[in-house]
Amino acid sequence: MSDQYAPKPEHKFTFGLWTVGNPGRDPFGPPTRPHLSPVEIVQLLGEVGAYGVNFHDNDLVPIDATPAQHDQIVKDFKKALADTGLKVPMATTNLFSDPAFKDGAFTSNDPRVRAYALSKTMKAMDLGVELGAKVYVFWGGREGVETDAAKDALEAGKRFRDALNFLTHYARDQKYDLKFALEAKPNEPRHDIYLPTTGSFLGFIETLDHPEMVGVNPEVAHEHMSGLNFMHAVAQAWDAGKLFHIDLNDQAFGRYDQDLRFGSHSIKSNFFLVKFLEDVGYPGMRHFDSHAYRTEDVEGVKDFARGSMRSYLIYKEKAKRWNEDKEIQALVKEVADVPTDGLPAIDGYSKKTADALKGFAFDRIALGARGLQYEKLDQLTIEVLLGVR
Ligand code: GCO
Ligand code: MN
Ligand code: MN
Repeated sequence: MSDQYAPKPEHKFTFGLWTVGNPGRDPFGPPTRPHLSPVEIVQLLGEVGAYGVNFHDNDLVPIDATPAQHDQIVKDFKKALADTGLKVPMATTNLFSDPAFKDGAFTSNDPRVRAYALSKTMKAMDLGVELGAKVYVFWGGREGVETDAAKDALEAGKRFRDALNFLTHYARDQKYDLKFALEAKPNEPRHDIYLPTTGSFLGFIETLDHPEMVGVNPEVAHEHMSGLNFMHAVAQAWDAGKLFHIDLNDQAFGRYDQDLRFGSHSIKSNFFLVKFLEDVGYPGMRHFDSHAYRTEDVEGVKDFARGSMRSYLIYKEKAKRWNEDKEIQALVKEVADVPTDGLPAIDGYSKKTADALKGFAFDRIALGARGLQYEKLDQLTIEVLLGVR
């Protein structure tokens, strides 16, 4: 392997305990790999060169642990972090595995479940902050329905808002240096999950008490499940100043949630995603929310983790190549670089500009007749990706 694609701390590559720790269980069969403890996962991530490790409260401390067990687990985990130099940039709550959350957490019809979800999340925030997390992710995996007969969608939205407001106030009260990142997914495990896309959350955030504390955590697979262009969602989040975190993986459109190794399937989309993140200088974590094929043993999990980071860096190198390719850049420039003689200058609205635009004689036929050379541009892009440029 060339050193050029070796992960370094400045690349900010992170994995979840639940991702590399995934033992290969699926709805049709039991685990195919041994269970790894949090300490073993941290050691594995240190070995492959990751920057950080993220977790749900119960990835680290089992839901039924005693206080003494809690303390011992956290102590061992901290030691493993210190030994490997791994950071904990993000933490989150498991509000989906326990049967108590079968009808959702913050949107459950049962007020006791909603209260339990708040309590569990505050404790998980305390734990995350104790370990250094600066971003707190909310993925409402069970916040939805199988049938709209079960829950009032309007009421569910209000409950979700009330919960997030409560928790932003809690974080402020505790003086936590913590931002929230909301992660959308259209379905699975529920038939329909509320606020199904990144765009939905961007609208929702503006209705909160503290919108400045809340952003998004878009995931490749989740937007692909909705049939959407992931990079466009990321661009909108970036434009809104809301790209607080990102979940990288891969996914074929129209399939179940595959959680494939980042970069392995949708090559052109991945390329434009990495190019976008690098071009704008996204400063956050590159978190891989995916897992190794069920066919793999622990060595295969390392191959998966190394491959995720290596592919990201290969895409990054291809993006640089694309940006420096003279023929490509000439074509990009040519599209916008056209004579504008006589055209009224538009620098924001003024009555004068409005009148000038309405009075201007546009040559509509010529505008439509102009070839844009996007075929050539896309072919050159493909040639960069296929390694012949
Ligand atoms: C999924 C989600 C989760 C979340 C995780 C962090 O499809 O299961 O992507 O992996 O990202 O729960 O909140
Ligand atoms: Mn997912
Ligand atoms: Mn995710």
